[in-house]
Amino acid sequence: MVLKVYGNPASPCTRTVTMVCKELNLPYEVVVIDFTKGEHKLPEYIKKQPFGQIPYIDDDGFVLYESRAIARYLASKYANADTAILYPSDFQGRALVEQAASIEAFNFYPSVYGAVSERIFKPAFRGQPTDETRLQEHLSALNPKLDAYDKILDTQKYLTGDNFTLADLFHIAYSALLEQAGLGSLFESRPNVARWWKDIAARESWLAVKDAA
Ligand SMILES: N[C@@H](CCC(=O)N[C@@H](CS)C(=O)NCC(=O)O)C(=O)O
Repeated sequence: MVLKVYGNPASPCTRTVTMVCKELNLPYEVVVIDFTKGEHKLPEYIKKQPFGQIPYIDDDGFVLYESRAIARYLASKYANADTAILYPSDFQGRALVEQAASIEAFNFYPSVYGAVSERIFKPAFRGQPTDETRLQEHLSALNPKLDAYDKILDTQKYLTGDNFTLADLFHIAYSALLEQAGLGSLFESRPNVARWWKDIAARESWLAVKDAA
């Protein structure tokens, strides 16, 4: 049975999962959950994803939610010799990916999500204005983190070294939203971050899913 991705092609978390499928050349089918109609809050959906969020996957009866966990599962199960580098299986290679994935989850995503919420999600989906004070708080938190990214990327091409891995991929969907929110100068003002973002934003896997709606 082809892998089913329950999500929405317009959602960043769904795109993270479909990007991994593209990287792995893994066929998949998106079962569209219309969150404008609240389909992710219906009882049958909550049975699969108790937090009422998209996406989750059904891999021949195995159900899994949380986009980053799904990415790790797919890259562990479906990698071949050419794609194994996405999520290396040797102890040190994997530890470096986990280190950079933790940076994304704890130093990057919270502020980026907050900023994107203020600039895009609140006005577009919640009928609320941007709270400029909160936006500035998110940007103040993010700026020193991005300075550290710029230092890391001064001596290596990607966050774990010479190769693109899941840790880089985890940044893509929300970084694109940051640009869309008019905050691209956060990247452009840092030469190494700018070079890294230009590189990862040109991945075929991202180009394949980024405009799906
Ligand atoms: N940590 C979760 C977050 C999932 C998430 O926030 N999904 C968003 C769409 S990108 C969603 O379902 N939002 C609706 C809601 O939280 O009610 C993951 O990575 O899968």
